[in-house]
Amino acid sequence: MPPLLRATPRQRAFQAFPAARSGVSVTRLGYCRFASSSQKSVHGTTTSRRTCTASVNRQRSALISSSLSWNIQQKWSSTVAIDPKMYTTSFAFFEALWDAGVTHVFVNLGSDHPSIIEAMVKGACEKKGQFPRIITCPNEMVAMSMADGYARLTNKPQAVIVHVDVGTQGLGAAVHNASAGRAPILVFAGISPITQEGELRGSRTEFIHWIQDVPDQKQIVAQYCRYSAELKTGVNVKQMVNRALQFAKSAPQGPVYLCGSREVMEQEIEPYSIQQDEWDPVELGGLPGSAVSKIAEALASAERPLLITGYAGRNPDMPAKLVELANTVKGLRVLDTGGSDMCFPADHPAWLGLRYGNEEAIQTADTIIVLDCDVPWIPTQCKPRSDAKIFHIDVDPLKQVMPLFYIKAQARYRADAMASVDQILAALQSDESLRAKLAGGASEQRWTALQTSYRERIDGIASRARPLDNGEFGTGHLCSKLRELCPEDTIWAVEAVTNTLFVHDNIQPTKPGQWINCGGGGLGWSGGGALGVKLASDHEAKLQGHEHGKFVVQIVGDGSFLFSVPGSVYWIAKRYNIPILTIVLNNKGWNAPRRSLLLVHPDGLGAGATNDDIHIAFNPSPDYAGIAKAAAGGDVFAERVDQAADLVDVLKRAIQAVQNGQTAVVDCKVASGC
Ligand SMILES: Cc1ncc(C[n+]2csc(CCOP(=O)(O)OP(=O)(O)O)c2C)c(N)n1
Ligand SMILES: [Mg+2]
Repeated sequence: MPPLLRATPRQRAFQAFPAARSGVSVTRLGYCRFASSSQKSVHGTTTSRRTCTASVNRQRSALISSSLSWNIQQKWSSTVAIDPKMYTTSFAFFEALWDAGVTHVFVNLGSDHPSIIEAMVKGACEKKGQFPRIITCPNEMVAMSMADGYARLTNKPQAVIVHVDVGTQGLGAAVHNASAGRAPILVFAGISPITQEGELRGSRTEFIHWIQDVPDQKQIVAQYCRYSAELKTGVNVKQMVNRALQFAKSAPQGPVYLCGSREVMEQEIEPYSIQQDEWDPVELGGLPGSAVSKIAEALASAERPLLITGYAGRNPDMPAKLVELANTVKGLRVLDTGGSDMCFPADHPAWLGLRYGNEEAIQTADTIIVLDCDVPWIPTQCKPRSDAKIFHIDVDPLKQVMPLFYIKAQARYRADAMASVDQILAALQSDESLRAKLAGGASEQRWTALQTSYRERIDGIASRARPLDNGEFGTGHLCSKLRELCPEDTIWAVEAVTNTLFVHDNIQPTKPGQWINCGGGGLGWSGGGALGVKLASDHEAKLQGHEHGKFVVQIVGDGSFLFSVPGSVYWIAKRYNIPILTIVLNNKGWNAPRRSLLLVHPDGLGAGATNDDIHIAFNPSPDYAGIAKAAAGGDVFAERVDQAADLVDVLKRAIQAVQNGQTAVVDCKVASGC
């Protein structure tokens, strides 16, 4: 029988800790006494102040480890056993994350994580202000969506730790969303132990270790990840973490997945560091010279130029750059298709707003630039003129993960959007003949026409956003009031499904980074997403010496609200004091499947059937705000509103509550189609 299994638990502890075996008794190992006060680090994280003392109580240590994540106020004081010499793969993993700029780790823990837990306690004890803040997430999809929201706002990848195969599956649609939404996130999951007789520390100790042993765990998510790999040894864990992050941060950004067995994560290694500045992401260049003059010439000669984008706003400098382009090419209009980011400000006359691949300007344009965009148009609904000159510029013009993708285009380029627009602008502004074309009378006429059509667009939105005669209101009216009442620099985290266009038309975002949506099609993003955005905004604000970040509003369909695992979302909001305003668009269920049905079977049997008959109605209506309140132990501003006359008062009080630090959920009954 191998030595670990023959030994008593106390002997096994000695065998597991080389320092203890080599004559140093357990009682002489280093221990940290955690005290009640907390300190803020340069990263704004809170770590407990502690002093070292000598005492041993493993049972008590376990209790205290768990209280680490449970005690909200950190008003506890006790003793934790820490072996200062225990430098494991897990500990080096956290060091690598921190050194790479990962400040938050969203965790959902299990039997694969003993060394991770040891490392977290050791880190809290020894690496004051230089260790990621750990956020306990009772559901994996919420954890990943939080990391997603965080990365989407800041472009800084965060990490998620989940439990073996089942925790990986629990990430659910969040992995799809991070991939489609180009959100850089590092996910780590343990693997069931790879030894069963105590050969190595971490060897199997529980029944479940046989059950959770699967042939290739990373394949669960590999097709959504820019990189997935197993950690096979601890000695290069920092290189592996940085290799993964290099993939996550290189365009097109996205999630990466690492997994490692208990034994590998328990492995004791020599402390080491790497040269962090050698691990930057791959840089993408601009357009080839011939392309620049071809595109500039086409734009300067166009009568109806159009730019269609989806992700351009991921670079916060991009909206201003596109404004410069629209001011140079007078008459150019800008259409946002994905609504993934704020790509172009609504207060510019070239603004066409957000439309999902169906907009008149697509059909009339004679020159189209498709810039970082997945679905510029939907051919069965709307397509460009056959003589339109189309240029596709994208970080991923082949759409490598989509089996079916093509668009009619004269040329396509893999290039950075910002660098490309810079090059095109430089050509337009420096070439004499192009400048002459752009300065002509036709250009001025287009500019005047643009102002007129913009005013008509804005007036049309306003008139459609009026309350109904019966006193009810639609999403448009609700969002026009939200825009009036919320702070100007509010960040909108939107998952409004069939109401998205009404939301966008009426929120009319103008500031970079102000509008963020899921980016993918896996419903349930916005609960965790909004929390991640708020956490990031607060954290960044604190780094700059401000008390709070920006006001964050989640606008979510009632169906999507239920997908978002609100039981976890509002517990986390309360536990970590992340106040957001949630607006639930209550249209009594799922409208989207009816819309999909009518696109295919406009005169089918279902067209005349009720929502109950086609199984998309939520009757009776759940108490959405009540669900949130229960999850937060009662501490949520929770109200319901269905009359326009009451709306402003309820919204004002909800906004005030959030500004006072309390999360608010307003269940808004919205009329459909407006
Ligand atoms: C995880 C997941 N499950 C199912 C769907 C299919 N689906 C797309 S839209 C939708 C309904 C969404 O309901 P709600 O949020 O209330 O928006 P509404 O359709 O009412 O505008 C469903 C079920 C999906 N996209 N993602
Ligand atoms: Mg709905």
